[in-house]
Amino acid sequence: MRFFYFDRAIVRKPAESVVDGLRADKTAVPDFEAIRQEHSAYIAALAAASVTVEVLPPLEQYPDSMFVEDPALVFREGAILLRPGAPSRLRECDHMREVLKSHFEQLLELGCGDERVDGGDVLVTPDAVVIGLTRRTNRAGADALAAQLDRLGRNARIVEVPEGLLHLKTGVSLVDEETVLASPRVAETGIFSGFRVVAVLAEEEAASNALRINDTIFVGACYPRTRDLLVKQGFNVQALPVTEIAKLDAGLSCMSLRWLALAA
Ligand code: CIR
Repeated sequence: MRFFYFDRAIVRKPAESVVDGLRADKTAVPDFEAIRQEHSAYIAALAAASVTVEVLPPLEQYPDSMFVEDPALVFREGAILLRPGAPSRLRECDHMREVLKSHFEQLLELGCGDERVDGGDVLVTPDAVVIGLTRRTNRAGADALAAQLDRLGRNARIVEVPEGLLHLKTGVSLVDEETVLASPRVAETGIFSGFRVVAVLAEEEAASNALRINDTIFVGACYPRTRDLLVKQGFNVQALPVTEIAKLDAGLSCMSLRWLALAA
């Protein structure tokens, strides 16, 4: 099984309210039209990589709802509806339930108490689904997710994410079965000691949220040194614009849910 082979994806168009999305640096004001363009380029790139993309309509009442990775987790064998940790995002999952039911026979949920998990804290690797504990993903959520993953026949590994990273995947991506691209902060934790770790330079830390789809690794166009690093390692790399979504503390993985529907 290849962990980065996908033929289906779900994305959601940005709402105009996206400019009010959550972000650490309030002085960096994103521009709606530029976000729309980055999102269109992303959809085109997925389609060019042979992925059939379902594009959901914008949800004005949820500024961060274009980041569909956070309210759900999808696998060939089923989907899990998550419970995003930011109060303004919690109810985004209600808008994913019917969409997921239309694609997956099995739809699991986490419960309705204190459990909180953002999909950005979940990295699927060959031996385990790694769940990062952050300000968005709490222990109750991680334990509930581990139990649902067990029902899908998947192991979970719960890890502490270094303080200061929004999500686990803010600082790490799987680029092949044995290799992760990691920020220096994640690299030094040892969480991925079983992997070959390619560390990005500190000045391009956000580049570690790359996205491997089929034979291509998508990397933010504003991170040329990371692109060169991956090219030198023999990977096929394609740059995508992310300057505006980066203002919302977002990267390439967060704009889609991806899975392999057909047998590889
Ligand atoms: C948020 O803070 O929730 C959004 N502004 C960014 C979400 C990024 N999601 C992701 O990386 N999975």
